[in-house]
Amino acid sequence: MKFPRDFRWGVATASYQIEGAAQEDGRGESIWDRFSRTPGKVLHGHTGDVACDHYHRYKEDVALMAELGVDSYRFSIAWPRIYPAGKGELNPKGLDFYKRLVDELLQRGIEPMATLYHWDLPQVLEDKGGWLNRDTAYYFRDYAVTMFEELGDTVKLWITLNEPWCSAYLGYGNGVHAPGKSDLNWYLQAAHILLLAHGLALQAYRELNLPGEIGITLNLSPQYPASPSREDGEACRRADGFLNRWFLDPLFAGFYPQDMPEFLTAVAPHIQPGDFDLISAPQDFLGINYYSRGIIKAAGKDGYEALPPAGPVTHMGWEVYPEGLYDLLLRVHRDYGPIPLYITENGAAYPDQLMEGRVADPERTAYLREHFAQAARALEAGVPLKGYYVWSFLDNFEWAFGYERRFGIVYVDFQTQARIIKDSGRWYQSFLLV
Ligand code: IFM
Repeated sequence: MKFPRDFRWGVATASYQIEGAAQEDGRGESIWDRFSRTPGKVLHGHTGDVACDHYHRYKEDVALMAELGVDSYRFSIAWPRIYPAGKGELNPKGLDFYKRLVDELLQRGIEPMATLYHWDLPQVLEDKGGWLNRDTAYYFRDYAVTMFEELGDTVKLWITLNEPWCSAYLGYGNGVHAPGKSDLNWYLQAAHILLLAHGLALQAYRELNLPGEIGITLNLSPQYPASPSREDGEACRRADGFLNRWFLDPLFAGFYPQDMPEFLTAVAPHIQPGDFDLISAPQDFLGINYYSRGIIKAAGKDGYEALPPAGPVTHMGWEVYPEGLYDLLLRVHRDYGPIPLYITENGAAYPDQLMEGRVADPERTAYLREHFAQAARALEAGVPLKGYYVWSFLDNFEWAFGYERRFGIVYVDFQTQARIIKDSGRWYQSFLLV
């Protein structure tokens, strides 16, 4: 596997999934605090109250990253720690935490990559309509400006939103994630407001003229037709429109996919003149989170259905399909390039067990090795891939699955908060040494 010398290898996490300290130092309530306390929403009623206690253990965690030998760490900032009420009064203690974290990373020679929004919206803003309310995009811009002003000299890699499809569809379309609302129209409206929030933050970043780069992270999944039939081909195109193009097209071309008329009608009232200029303004890079693919067949009029996985699956039930990463990178480069790309998340959950101080997770090592190989192939084919962040650094709160799905290359004993580098983490460490 050949990678350029300046390629960034990293690990990734997100605030609500690892920080804990949910009621400390003035942090406000987030939609995930509320949602995880709602009976039946999260497996076993787990919450992020303590999570990996990273808020208190960040120094130890950064030391562990240094031991692994990563170049970069992708983390997210909890908006309710900075603005407990979503806007208005700043919480200096919350801000201080991220300053200390960034200092610690820089002292260890690890480049910070900060995501501004990884799903923990201040609950007070949700009470005012959340991502269905256009004002939220402007509050997000103000929060982003604070972070750029406070950390813009030390953090040189910024991501506006993580996976807006998940925030919009899982949060407002089918209700599996916070805030648990379910209506297809709301999915589309939330998606538009999220994209607008991205565009406003991007504009603000440019105005500040800071010495860094900014982009968005999308969860993309290549869709393959179940057969060569015209029906399956068209169904596949719709699945791709729903998952991938609904975000890629506005960001890179300045309009929503025109082949999905009923979606266009639903979102139309919320589009205002100038929105697409903001949304499609040039970014410095695109972050891609890749986990698996879909195999799609036609079902009913204009409908489609995903077939069961065609190969081995992870503990999430997601098919392990490394070639999908290669196909995806080439397609994004071909259809939306040229723009530098980062894999901002890739990894796998397996039901790991700690046995005599060791976690043997050969499947995760194989998963990573095979996906790295596909990334190397894509680079060789001319894709401007700049870095790769393994999801995740630590086992953590896996949203609706609570702590029952382990993605870490470092095992966390949630009783004692002990961290144990898994065999996959040791493999990554030796890969990075070469
Ligand atoms: O844990 C999540 C992460 O927060 C966003 N991307 C997918 C991961 C695995 O489900």
